[in-house]
Amino acid sequence: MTIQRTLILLKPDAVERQLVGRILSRFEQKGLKIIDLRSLRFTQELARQHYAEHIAKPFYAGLEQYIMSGRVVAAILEGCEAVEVVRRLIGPTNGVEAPPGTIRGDFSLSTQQNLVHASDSPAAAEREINIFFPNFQPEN
Ligand code: 3AN
Repeated sequence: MTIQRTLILLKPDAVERQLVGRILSRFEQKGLKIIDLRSLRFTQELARQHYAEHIAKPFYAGLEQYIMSGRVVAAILEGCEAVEVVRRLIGPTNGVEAPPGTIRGDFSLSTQQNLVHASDSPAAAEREINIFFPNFQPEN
């Protein structure tokens, strides 16, 4: 078991629906630590950088419009096997299919407006932490 850090984004629908506290508390309840946190608004440049792997996909234009539509909250979470644990807590991409008990399963009925982004591998976590927290300095 490895202590890992991962990047989450509470997307514009989470902020608009005032679910930020409830969603963050799910991660804290699990035992994950919030080790950095900020609120920001996506620019088109940031969307293209963060979602680089999706630029050629048919849903990209809608995804970009959605992620730029309001403020988001970005956080670094730390804990045992944090990358995989956080992905399991948020559930599959499509809220309709996400099982009850997962964040998307409990709060979303959408594939696009699915409340939370979380890094899907340790390499992605490192890349995404650098994007959203370029000055992040681990304390240990
Ligand atoms: P996840 O967020 O579960 O890792 P990805 O990385 O496949 O899912 O997709 C990134 C984001 O792109 C999703 N969170 C969602 O907002 C959007 N997205 C993915 N697939 C679709 C789709 N088929 N239609 C609309 N939006 C999508």
